[in-house]
Amino acid sequence: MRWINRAKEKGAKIIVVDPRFTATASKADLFAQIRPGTDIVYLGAIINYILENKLFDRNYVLNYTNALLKVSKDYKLEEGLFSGYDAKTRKYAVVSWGYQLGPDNKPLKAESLEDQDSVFSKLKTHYSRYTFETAEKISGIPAAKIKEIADTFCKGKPGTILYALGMTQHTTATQGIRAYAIIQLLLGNIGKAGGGINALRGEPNVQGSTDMANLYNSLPGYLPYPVNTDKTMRDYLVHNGSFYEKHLVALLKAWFGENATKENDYGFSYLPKINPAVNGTFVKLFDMMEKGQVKLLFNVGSNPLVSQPNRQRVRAGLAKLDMLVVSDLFEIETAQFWREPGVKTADIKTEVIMFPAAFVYEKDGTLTNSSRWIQWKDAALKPLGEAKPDLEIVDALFKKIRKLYAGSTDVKDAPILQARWDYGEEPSALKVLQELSGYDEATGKLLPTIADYLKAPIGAASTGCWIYAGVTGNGNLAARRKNADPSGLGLFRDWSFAWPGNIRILYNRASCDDKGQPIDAKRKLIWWDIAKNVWTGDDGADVVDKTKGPDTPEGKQSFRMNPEGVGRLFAASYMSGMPVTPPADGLPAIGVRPGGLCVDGPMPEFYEPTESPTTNLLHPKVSGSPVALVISTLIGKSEEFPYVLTTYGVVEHFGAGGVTRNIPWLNEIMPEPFAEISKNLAGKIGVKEGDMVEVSSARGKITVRAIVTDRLQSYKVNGKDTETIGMPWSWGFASLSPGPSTNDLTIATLDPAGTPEYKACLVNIRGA
Ligand SMILES: Nc1nc2c(c(=O)[nH]1)N[C@H]1C(S)=C(S)[C@@H](COP(=O)(O)OP(=O)(O)OC[C@H]3O[C@@H](n4cnc5c(=O)[nH]c(N)nc54)[C@H](O)[C@@H]3O)O[C@H]1N2
Ligand SMILES: Nc1nc2c(c(=O)[nH]1)N[C@H]1C(S)=C(S)[C@@H](COP(=O)(O)OP(=O)(O)OC[C@H]3O[C@@H](n4cnc5c(=O)[nH]c(N)nc54)[C@H](O)[C@@H]3O)O[C@H]1N2
Ligand SMILES: [Mo]
Repeated sequence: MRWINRAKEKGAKIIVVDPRFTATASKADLFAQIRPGTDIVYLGAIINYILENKLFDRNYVLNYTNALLKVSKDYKLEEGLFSGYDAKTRKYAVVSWGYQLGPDNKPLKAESLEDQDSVFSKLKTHYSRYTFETAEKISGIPAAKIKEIADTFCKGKPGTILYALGMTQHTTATQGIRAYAIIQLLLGNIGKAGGGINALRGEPNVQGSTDMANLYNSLPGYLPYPVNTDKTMRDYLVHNGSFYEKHLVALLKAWFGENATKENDYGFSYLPKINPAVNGTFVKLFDMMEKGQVKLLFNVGSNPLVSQPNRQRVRAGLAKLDMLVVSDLFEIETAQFWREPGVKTADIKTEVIMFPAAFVYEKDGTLTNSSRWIQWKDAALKPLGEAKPDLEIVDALFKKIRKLYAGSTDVKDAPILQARWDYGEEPSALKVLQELSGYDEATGKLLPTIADYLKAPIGAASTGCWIYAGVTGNGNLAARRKNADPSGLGLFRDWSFAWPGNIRILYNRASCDDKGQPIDAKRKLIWWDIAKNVWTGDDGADVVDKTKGPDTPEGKQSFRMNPEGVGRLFAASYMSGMPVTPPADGLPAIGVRPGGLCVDGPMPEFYEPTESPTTNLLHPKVSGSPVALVISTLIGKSEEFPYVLTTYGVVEHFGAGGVTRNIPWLNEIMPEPFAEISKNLAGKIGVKEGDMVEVSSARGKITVRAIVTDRLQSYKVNGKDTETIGMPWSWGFASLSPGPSTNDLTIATLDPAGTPEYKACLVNIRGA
């Protein structure tokens, strides 16, 4: 917020879209109150407006996006369903979302944007249905206000977009952010200082933990996880492209050292393989537990019994485990689930073990922020009592387990016995970071930079997370704290280290013209140095090859991580580099790199939340997302549950409250959860500020205090009066300050990527 305020002082216009008038909204030049879960419809209307009124950056769209590429003739959208839908599996076959390919297997390019097959034409047709008036009927934001947002954003270039949970905790989470991407690509706002789309990541190291593969379907550095049909590395490359070969081999070298050799496929068989038909996200995991498919849960730094949607499922799952191990600072609700009032302890056989963990100030290590800055810190305090840093806990566990497996010849035990584990007698966090950064395996020396890693032949280098390559190459660069900013653009390149290769603004090639010179003289990031024949500048150049100039095919690529080398207005299914003649040995061909796919469609389409007060005006027959993963079995209807519940955090508590509800002064200023309602609704149900109310959903009910406020207002959805109820969610039955859990009410329904729809479900409310 500090930086937003500074931008405002310098004349930036601030736009806030939220169902509530928040503290942030109070700083805004423009505030729009939206019905939860309907962002895509007003964003679609803005896209339509940009296209209809030619407000896009023509040069950028032509050269730095896939606007001209021709889409397959089989691609369609009908009644809210894209081509390839299978109603049985609720999944799409994505082949028809591809390009028309030429004889060289490259996408055909249209002569002009008007070509009926071009991505640009598809985009135009798709969003022509999204008028300001339709968007008003669905979202509750007045049409004039949406137009004002569009005009303000289009005029104030470069504009940036910041987002977090209001956008992501929906069954259409990924597509909402895709809508942002389309707007920013059309306006030419990506790859530029002051532009971009910024995920404001939540937990202190959530960026770092996703980099390290917190998600069930990725390996460190966002490498695709091998699936059960990948018998060999070659099978894996057929699926995922040869781009990943170097990175997967480097990872296997980091994990298995000299036990990963060319002869044994670099230990590919040591990696577990996932079943792609099983969605293994965190929320789904508890249903697997309930079905008895999981014996042991090692729960580190998370309090799912409070934080998961429809949390009754969590209790049911934990009760079916043989063993639950919780590593946390406090004895959180999850660690004492059997003590919850109403639970029959005698029926539960789960053995529970608690590991007291050391807090952030009590250990060395790094935190990676939303700007990809890997920031090192030293321990400042000694851990209290028996508490230990997580690294020490994991290290002790691994060493003990390896001892127990000693001498085993069973192939399934090989990964444990073959692993390289050399972080010292007392494990050093710096050694872990160095492993992530990478070694020359022949000399055992650290690789100085990511360029040295990329130059090394396959198998010669190791990196525990290839995007972190070079972070400790020339000393511990993550520990740097120089705050000079010669560019004046907030790059701070000598403060810590940004992955990859200390580039501060990704895709900054797009900030230059076709001669490689900065388009905006006030915001120079990089440029082609004509005298020295090299890309140079104030930021690290995000280019394929620093020595390939703007007149070479490599030097033209603005979005080098995409298979087309350009930004994707239409997320096509496409694998680059497919050979024209298949391999002579009859094996399947290997391409280079697949495009990032959204399994719910190549362009964002508006769908209602799983529980919604109305049907979808665009296509009533396909109202909610056809690919949402609906886990809750109890789904409410608007006749019984007429109000929309949205949940959010409060400043005084953190997450599930494990730490903050044990801090007396925080409990004093934020003692209990509440339901925030409009004056209109309060009048309707006869409730005053401070009265107790019962809030109920199809899944449960809780009683909390009512806060009657101007921050929420009634609004019209398709002509009908509608209300949003807001509730914080950080309470549970344990701690110094117990309170009812809002997640008794929320619905477990997921975006295909796994994010629950915490921000929209249906409830009823009455005086208690
Ligand atoms: N003090 C404190 N700080 C925290 C945390 C904490 O618990 N306490 N948690 C951290 C974590 S883990 C995270 S992820 C971040 C989260 O940070 P935020 O994303 O800011 O968190 P929320 O308060 O959940 O929700 C943000 C806003 O989204 C709005 N909203 C709800 N539905 C919609 C919608 O459909 N559309 C739009 N446009 N807006 C909507 C809500 O009214 C709310 O104002 O905060 C981090 N920081
Ligand atoms: N209804 C609703 N539910 C939500 C959300 C919402 O907006 N609405 N937001 C969701 C979001 S964005 C998030 S991120 C989740 C958060 O949900 P959780 O991850 O379940 O909750 P936290 O409270 O952040 O859990 C962190 C735990 O780690 C412990 N801890 C802190 N430091 C350390 C350490 O160094 N080592 C170990 N071992 N433990 C440590 C803390 O004591 C705390 O208990 O909740 C989600 N749940
Ligand atoms: Mo979060």
